[in-house]
Amino acid sequence: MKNLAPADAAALEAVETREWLDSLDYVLQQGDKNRVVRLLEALRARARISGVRVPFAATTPYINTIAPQEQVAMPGDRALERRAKSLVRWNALAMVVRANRESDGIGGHISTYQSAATLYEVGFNHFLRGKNAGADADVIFYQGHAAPGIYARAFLEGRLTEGHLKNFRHELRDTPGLSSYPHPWLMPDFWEYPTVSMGIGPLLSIYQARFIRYLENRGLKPASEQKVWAFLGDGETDEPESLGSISLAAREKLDNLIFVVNCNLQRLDGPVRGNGQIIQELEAVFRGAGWNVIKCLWGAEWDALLARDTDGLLAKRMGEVVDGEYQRYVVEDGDYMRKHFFGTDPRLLDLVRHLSDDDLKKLKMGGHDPVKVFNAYHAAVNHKGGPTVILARTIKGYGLGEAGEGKNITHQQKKMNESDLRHFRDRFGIPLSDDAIADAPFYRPEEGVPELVYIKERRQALGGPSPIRVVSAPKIKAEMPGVFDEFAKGTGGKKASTTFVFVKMLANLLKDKELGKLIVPIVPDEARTFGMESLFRQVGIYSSIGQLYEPVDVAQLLYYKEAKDGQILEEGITEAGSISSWVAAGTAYATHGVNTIPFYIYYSMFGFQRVGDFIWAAADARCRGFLLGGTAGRTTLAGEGLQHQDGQSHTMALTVPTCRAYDPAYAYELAVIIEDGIRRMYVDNEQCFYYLSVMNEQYEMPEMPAGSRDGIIKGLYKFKGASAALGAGVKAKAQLIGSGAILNEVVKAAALLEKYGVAADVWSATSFNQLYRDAHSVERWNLMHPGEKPRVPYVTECLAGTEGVVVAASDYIRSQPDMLSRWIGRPLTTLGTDGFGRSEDRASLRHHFEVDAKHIAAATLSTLLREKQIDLKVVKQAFADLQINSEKTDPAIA
Ligand SMILES: Cc1ncc(C[n+]2csc(CCOP(=O)(O)OP(=O)(O)O)c2C)c(N)n1
Ligand SMILES: [Mg+2]
Repeated sequence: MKNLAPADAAALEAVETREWLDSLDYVLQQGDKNRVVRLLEALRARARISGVRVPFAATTPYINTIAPQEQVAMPGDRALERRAKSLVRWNALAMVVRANRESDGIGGHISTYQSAATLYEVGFNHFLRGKNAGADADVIFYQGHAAPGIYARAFLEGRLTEGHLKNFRHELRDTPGLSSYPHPWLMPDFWEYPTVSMGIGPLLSIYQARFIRYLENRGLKPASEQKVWAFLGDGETDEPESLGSISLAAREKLDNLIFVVNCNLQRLDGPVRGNGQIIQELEAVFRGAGWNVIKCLWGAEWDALLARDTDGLLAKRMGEVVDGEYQRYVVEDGDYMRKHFFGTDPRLLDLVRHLSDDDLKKLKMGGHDPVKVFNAYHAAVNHKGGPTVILARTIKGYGLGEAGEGKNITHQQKKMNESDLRHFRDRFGIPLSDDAIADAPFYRPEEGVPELVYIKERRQALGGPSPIRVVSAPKIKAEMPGVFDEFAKGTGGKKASTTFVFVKMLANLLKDKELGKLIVPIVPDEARTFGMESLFRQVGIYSSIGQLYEPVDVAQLLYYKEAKDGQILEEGITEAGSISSWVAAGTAYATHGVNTIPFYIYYSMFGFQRVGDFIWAAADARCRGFLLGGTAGRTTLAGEGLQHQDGQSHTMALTVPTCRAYDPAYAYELAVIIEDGIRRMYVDNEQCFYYLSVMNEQYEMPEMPAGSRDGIIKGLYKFKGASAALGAGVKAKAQLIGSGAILNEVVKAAALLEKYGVAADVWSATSFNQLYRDAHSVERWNLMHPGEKPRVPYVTECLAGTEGVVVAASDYIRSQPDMLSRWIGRPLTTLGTDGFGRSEDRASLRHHFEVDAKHIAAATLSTLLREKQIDLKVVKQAFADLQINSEKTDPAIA
């Protein structure tokens, strides 16, 4: 070939290509596709041996994965489905348009649902199973911005009224409205999972699918046909959370998981990949991770063109156009597409010569073709051995025409004028008159019309409505004998850390006859840090395939035991994945009717700070369970330095309304809180979850003081009265409040203060957050009830009968104890750990942050002086004795 003129070479290559393709066709005609695969493999191997480097290709051609001849017939009545879908489209649009006419700026989205309508409607009519399907009921993550369409569907099914639709985004009116997005907190009988913070739905869905396997393998749920469906946007896949754990889904062979990515090629501001192809990019990523990828790109009209495209020119052209250009075809007329898409080659132009410009405009995308979508779903639900992603190509704002179809502004489009509305009405055949249309009225045909009967029947057959949230888990028993009792006694002189104590409690819980099996311990590769390795052997680490190897430490008692019915979710280094497992387990009481009780323990710095948005979503989802911030406390976690030493997680925990956060110091405090927590969440059905900080500092755990239980739960109790040793020598009094590991420093400070004639009571503050919430709730009541006998905040009541200055210290930033300032009836001095941590030992850290016993004592004396309750001379002497450096650098900015 080398010596041929270029034109001859091209002609020869064309002949050669033809011959090879003919040979391939011949093999295909024999009907053996596997033979084709083997042939291609053999060719690839021969080429490689001969030094041909075939470039790596994780993608397949830019055509539908499912060939027309592979399609199955779509059951049902397509005409009725189309009519119903058009009505859903209309009502979804009307909901947003009306809401924004009435209250400018109230928001809502039209174009997301219009692009996804077929994806949902095929799902609702043929695949998505409701709760009456029992164990087979699907778990569905709806794309948040498509909410208007989901409401419109529920309206047609008679689940929502016109009143609801009118009050879209008006949740505070007398007739309850509809929340902007999926929020189980606001619509607990409707939405199951919040999704609108992008990336959260996809990640939660992966761990949900894995958790279902966990429940099945552990005998907590029967094996089923249940699927987890995650509907997401193509722009949403840019969130690292969306794609970050897809390899887990493939590794775990989660064939119960289906992602449906609505590839309308647009996000909010513009194209997702204007200069590239998001679908090919996603295909490569998912295929590379081991997923079954189904591309659903072109509607049936394209099949005939592709069938006539014997030289593969059309498929090639489809694969070379960038998304920005594809978007243009949506906005321009058919002539533009003829020129720019087909016009690159006369043979392509020939292919569409018989089609008018109008016909070209009507060539549908795969995601708008019910048969193509049905086939994609059908293949997905029948795929075995791994997860499936459907990449469905659609048009953003489909049907909006001039008002926004395919335009860059379409995501934000909320208003439509009369002519836009007419255009939409005509396109989808909505039976509304010209007179009526201007008001964008909702439209539901009268009961009994075939399309309504049909869609209801379809839902009936698929196990009832969706979305729906149902709580069906039975209450657990209230008694937990032998689990917590031992901790009231203290450790009798022996030292222990609260982390150690927690692990002991967890071990006890795991042994409990009724609760044991429901406990789900979750760790992101930190079990040894927390001394939990004893549990490896006790309950095993969950592995869907058991243990295929003999672990290196098999000879040891506490070897690394993986088992199919293992109980611990050892997630590896993924806090986002671990919290997703926690959400799956903590919402299983609703999703699966199983009261699993998750305990997720992690480095406290990598909780709220790292995955705060997941925790927020968990609260929205009415999640229950325990989060344990381990190695907690800015000065208690020694050595680790700035990135690990957490002094802020409790402040962040305060921002989550359903989170009850505690910083317990002693074993019995932890026992009381966890026992109360299980009771609240799983017996009394209180909507809350817990954040507990647990430390690795070892100290003696004292005996539980009589009558302290109630105070431990409320957040404050008197741990120790002032020593009687001073007798008549008392010069001044003080109330010292300490929390977590700093409580011990406070106890020591009280002892130091005796030398200066100060008698100090010591209080343990298990939760500043709870005290603050109680005080505000009481104050609010008082404000709202003028003239009535005022109620007294709990913290005020605690300190009311006491004397002396009040000083409070914790291992967290000062805003924690500061929250009590208004409620204690006198000035409050606070100490805390504002500032960056350091790699140091505990004593030096506490000195640096001024939360050690000496600084607490000094601060108390300074406060007494300010209140004129002690002489300057005494304070000066104390400062000298305690070696307080008044010119020391402020740790808050050091
Ligand atoms: C974490 C997060 N960041 C930003 C947003 C704001 N936002 C809402 S929708 C959207 C664009 C969504 O595009 P895509 O995922 O492609 O969905 P489409 O509407 O096109 O289906 C953005 C940026 C958000 N909801 N969540
Ligand atoms: Mg998009």
